[in-house]
Amino acid sequence: MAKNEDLPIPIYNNLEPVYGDSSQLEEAQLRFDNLKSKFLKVFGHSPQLFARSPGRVNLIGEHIDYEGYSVLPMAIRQDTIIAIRKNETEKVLRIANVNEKYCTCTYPADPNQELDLKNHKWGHYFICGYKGFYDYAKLKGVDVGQPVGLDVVVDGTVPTGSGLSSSSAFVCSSTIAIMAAFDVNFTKKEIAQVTCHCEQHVGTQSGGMDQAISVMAKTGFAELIDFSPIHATDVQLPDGGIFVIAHSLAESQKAVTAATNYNNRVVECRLASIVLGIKLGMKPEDAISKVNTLSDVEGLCVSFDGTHNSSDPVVAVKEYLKEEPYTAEEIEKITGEKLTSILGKNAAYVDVIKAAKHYKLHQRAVHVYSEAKRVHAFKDAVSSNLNDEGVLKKLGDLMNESHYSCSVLYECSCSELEELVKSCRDNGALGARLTGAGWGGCAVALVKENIVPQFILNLKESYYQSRIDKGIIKKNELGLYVFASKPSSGAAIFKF
Ligand code: NG1
Ligand code: MG
Repeated sequence: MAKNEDLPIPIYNNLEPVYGDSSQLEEAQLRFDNLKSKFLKVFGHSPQLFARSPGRVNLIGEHIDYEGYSVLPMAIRQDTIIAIRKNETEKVLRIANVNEKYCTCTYPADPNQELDLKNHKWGHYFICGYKGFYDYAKLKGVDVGQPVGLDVVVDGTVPTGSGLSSSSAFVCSSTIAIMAAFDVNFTKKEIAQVTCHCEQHVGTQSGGMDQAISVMAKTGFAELIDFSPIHATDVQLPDGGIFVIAHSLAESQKAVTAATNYNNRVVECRLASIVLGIKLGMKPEDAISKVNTLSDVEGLCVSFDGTHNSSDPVVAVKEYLKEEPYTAEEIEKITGEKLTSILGKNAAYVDVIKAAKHYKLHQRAVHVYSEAKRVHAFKDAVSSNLNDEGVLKKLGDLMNESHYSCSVLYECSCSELEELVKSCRDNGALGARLTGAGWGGCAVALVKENIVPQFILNLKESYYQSRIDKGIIKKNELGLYVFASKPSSGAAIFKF
């Protein structure tokens, strides 16, 4: 049987395979009808086809995808649907949204255009997919002809800035819609790679987790995602436990804060891996030219832990990287090169260097190496012969440890997330942690199935009521901010 990642995106002529259960089906039907009528209203003709791709919740493995380590997310039912039609007469890309909040964006039909990052527009994510599609078609020698116009309407239900990857749901559905509009077939693995790369056009130097799960997810399974090469292994979660997603109501605007938050951590990890490589015996020039991620130097991490030789990279980090933050000058002294020349011309990194006061190499590296191990411990617990109760307890513990590491070592939490995670645990969660990049957005809690309704009620009381009183959210919107989630299906194309 062909591997999941080697298959093309499935094409359906009805909604059932994706929006299977009856309550969802009705809602989905309404969304597609609405998309179609909006399309007709805006462009005067019907869409050629639709593509959808889901958001995701990461269960464990935070901030390690860009360091080459495996992660363990699952798709959620919230998704982005794109309605599209090629327009041979008007050579522009017109991107409308069913939500009036988003005004229609227009871009030239030019795959080589650069995105204006200082002037962030929601339509930029579509252009990521557009550029990605043309670049990849060119690379593969697929002739897709001269650029034509595209008419597009978007409907997204993944809450934005919430760590549930609304951005990747949008980039993946865009890329797949464009691909299908041009009648080109790439495999899921190729699309996961293309979308990971092209989403970086918005400026975040992200890894490939979100796109990979959005493209490859299967109903009923979380997936262990490996990179290089991309591979997804189904993970069947134990009975009796449910993941509840809860929004801290602090919006994390990753595209805006990248220089001090997300991209800063990417740079710190890169510098940590180079310095570690040098301390472990590499020549500085080799470390600079060959080492990109902490996973690249893991193999060198053999060190003496007091009693015996240890190959645990965390032991090596503790021995070779000091806990006090490094200044740029200290790193330049160790490497013999300027940071600007180590990191190259990438504008995102130039912004990081400008904004950074110092670099916490020790803490970031300990987080990455220990988090990478927790992902495998999570997967191993699921496939162990412990009883369900025992497995759930273990998963909860690992989630708590992951949160601690994100919060204390990686410093990607915030006061709202700390309060929310505590509230989840106080209300009986087996484990709870921030999910996604952090600095706001959602937490995910593992909760025993039989207490889920009560858990959600209690959480509403303890975390959300005061925020309703302050007018931050409305009571009738609560369902958008706290909900139980089951593993949903991945990307699909619809032709009716
Ligand atoms: P969010 O902020 O949830 O979209 C980001 C990255 C991931 C991963 C996580 C942290 C994007 C598209 N995704 O997710 O690749 O690094 O943070 O684990 O930026
Ligand atoms: Mg995102």
